[in-house]
Amino acid sequence: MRPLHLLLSFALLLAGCASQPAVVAAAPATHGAAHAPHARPKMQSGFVQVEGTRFTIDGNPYRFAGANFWYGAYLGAPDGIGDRARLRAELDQLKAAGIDNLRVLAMSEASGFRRAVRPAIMTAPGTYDERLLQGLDTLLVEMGKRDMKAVLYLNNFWQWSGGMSRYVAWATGEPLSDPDASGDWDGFMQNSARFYALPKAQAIYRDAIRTIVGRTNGISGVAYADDPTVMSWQLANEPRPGSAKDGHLNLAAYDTWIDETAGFIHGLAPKQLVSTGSEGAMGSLGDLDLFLQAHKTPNVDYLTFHLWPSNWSWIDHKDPAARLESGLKASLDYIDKHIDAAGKLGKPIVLSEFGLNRDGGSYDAASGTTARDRFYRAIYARLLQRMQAGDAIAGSNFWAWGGRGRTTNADFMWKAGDPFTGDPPQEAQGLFSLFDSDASTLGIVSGHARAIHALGP
Ligand code: IFL
Repeated sequence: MRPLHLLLSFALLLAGCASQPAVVAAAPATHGAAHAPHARPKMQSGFVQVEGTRFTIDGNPYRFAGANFWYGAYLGAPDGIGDRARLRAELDQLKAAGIDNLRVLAMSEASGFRRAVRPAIMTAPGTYDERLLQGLDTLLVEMGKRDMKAVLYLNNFWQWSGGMSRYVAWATGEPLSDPDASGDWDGFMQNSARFYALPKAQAIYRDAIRTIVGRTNGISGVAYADDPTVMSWQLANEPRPGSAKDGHLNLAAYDTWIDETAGFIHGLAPKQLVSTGSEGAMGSLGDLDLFLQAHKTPNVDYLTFHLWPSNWSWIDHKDPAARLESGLKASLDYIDKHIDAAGKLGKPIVLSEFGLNRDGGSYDAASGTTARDRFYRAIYARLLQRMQAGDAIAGSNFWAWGGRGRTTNADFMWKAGDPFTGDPPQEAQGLFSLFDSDASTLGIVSGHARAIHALGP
């Protein structure tokens, strides 16, 4: 997607510059046709770049087996919120398994939602909790030491971190619409989607973006925008145009928001990539064309999609073995369609979330994972096969790393002060977490990491 980068690489090759130092001449940015031209970034060693339908780092392919680790910045916060010893130990464990890419929540908003994480990074519009920003500093430093890459999302369509509907309430002065209290998910989604077109909500959001993307790490002294540990800034977790029923009303505002926000982030961080955080067709009113339409802009460097067969009723939550084969078939088909579509658009794509329940729908870390293991194996096999074929799939992040987090609550629901697991507070702790004791699943992830790292250029 960045032809000028390719031209530059080609020119260097012709000039016999294969042994150029890692920091080489500036490459013009190609984003932001509709925005002020960006400063010309230096190509520095270690930044993930897009070349055609793949990622590279310093000219070498970058393919990854990653994890979702939404609470990484929380673990990095000082005592009272975080657990830095746990963070370091688990990063070591992940790295040893070959997992070198983590998708992390980088902004949360204080909301009063029943099932949102507490404390929040943004305590009120324009005010941030320095302890959690230090948590993000710590996480990035620790990941950098281990040569891992971070994908940082800057908002959430859902309520579990505050998210878009919190911005809507701030902007309008209206009461919060809490779906865990009302059960009205369609209404919640339509209300969240008002965020895209509310100038006041956008002003608060852009302040949050400036605060995070424009931050200088207090430990390393390195500006976040100059840190090759950050692979990509993601606009939000699972942004949708709205509900399946009425979301089409917000499509124009949604597409404009994606284009303009991505351009804004590129202006702040020209060396790093920008992605949307979309689920793909299932988060685009079930329509692959709408997904592609939203991702056409040159301000979006690559595509993302998510795969949730039990959330989408292709497989049973309480008995994942029962319809596993038909659910797998639908899942593999969903994967293929998205990889093909990304190839047509000429951008890489990442499966940024996928997960399945434990056997019998249990949340208990001691319960079995037979169906889940079969699911992980099948998904990874298809991703590997498509990578081997040179297709547009570039990596994946399973959902989600639960590490040593365990709940002792009888209802398995999270309460402020509890240890964090891979399941955010709106869901049972253990629903989709891959715990540090899940040796068979971890072995499958690790085997996939080895296989894709062994692929040649
Ligand atoms: O916890 C959910 C999260 O909000 C997400 N996607 C699906 C997860 C599991 O239901 O981003």
